[in-house]
Amino acid sequence: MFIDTKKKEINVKIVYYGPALSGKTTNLKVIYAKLNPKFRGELVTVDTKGERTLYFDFLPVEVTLPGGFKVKFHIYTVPGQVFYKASRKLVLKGADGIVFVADSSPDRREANIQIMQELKETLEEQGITLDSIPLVLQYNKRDLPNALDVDTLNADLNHLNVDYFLAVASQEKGVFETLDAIVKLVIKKLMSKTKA
Ligand SMILES: Nc1nc2c(ncn2[C@@H]2O[C@H](COP(=O)(O)OP(=O)(O)OP(=O)(O)O)[C@@H](O)[C@H]2O)c(=O)[nH]1
Ligand SMILES: [Mg+2]
Repeated sequence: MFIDTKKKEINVKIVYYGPALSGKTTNLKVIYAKLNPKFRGELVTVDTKGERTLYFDFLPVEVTLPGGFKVKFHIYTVPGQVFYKASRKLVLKGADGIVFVADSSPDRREANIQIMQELKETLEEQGITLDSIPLVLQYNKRDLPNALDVDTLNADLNHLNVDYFLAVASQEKGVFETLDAIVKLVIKKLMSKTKA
């Protein structure tokens, strides 16, 4: 987080984390397509021919707080494929908030659990505990006929009992609820810090 009091500007980093193909890039594409251009910049995606994220995606979103402070959200996605762990570590550095996008497919149950564990470990390497950082979960692909039930997903992934959102990102469902929630959490933390 970077606060520029002269310019009344706060820079915040939000990272969409999760296993390969869970829908992280889809979330960003929906935000880009649906958000009033007044509030967002250009979407940068770095992907391969197969549309898999290679390094990261990036979208800047701007919100003005009452009192005139401008909050610039730098929203990133990580590449979920197992062998891009080094990229995930880099993208995660300095994150102020995390959206964990889980895949509701039963085939991806283990992948969800593994990458949640990786998230925890990577943060710890960076001196941060998962419970100290604003975090929300998104259970995506709820349209799958055999989607894992929510209790199972919570038991697997939501040990901290944070807010979770059901989504079908490819149909734009749940995307803004999730974004709203993480933005509010990050701003809340920011307010409590600046008051202290
Ligand atoms: N059925 C279904 N498919 C979805 C949903 N959301 C995204 N997809 C599809 O899942 C595939 C992967 O989506 P991406 O957004 O590229 O996934 P990602 O998490 O960015 O993947 P990596 O960049 O490899 O980590 C695409 O074909 C999407 O259209 C959903 O809610 N339901
Ligand atoms: Mg991606």
